[in-house]
Amino acid sequence: MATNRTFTMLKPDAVANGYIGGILKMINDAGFSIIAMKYTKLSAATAGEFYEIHKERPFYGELVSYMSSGPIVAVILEKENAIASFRTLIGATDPTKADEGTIRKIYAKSIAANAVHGSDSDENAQIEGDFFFSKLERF
Ligand code: IDP
Ligand code: MG
Repeated sequence: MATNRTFTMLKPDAVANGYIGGILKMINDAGFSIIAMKYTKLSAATAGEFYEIHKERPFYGELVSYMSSGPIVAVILEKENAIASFRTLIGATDPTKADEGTIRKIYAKSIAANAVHGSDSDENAQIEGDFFFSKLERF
């Protein structure tokens, strides 16, 4: 079922570099509404759990250690066709391959420290949002 919602994290590099405001402005300007938002930090254990689907990939260890290296901003977003629309806004995983004007092109440092997460399906958006937010934290 299409929910018109997606989930994002502003990753540790984006937060450390002072890009929270700039990235949220791009998200708002692209027409997304904020349903839930939290400034928090993943432990190695919770980052490992969040990225469980990538456990077999060669960069899993690097990803878990990076994602638990500093605070993040977790956000549930709403817009028509949210998953695809947000993936277009953030650009390719590797910022050197991301289109001009995308969040990763503007703010990401590397393929690992790539500024933002974006859910890849309605099902994963639901799972990822539920990982961070109770129903009392969604408006
Ligand atoms: P996505 O974030 O664009 O959906 P995925 O393939 O789902 O990309 O990978 C999840 C995250 O793992 C990426 O956002 C990035 O932080 C990290 N990652 C992906 N590929 C590599 C790599 O080749 N080296 C290091 N980290 C990577
Ligand atoms: Mg992905």
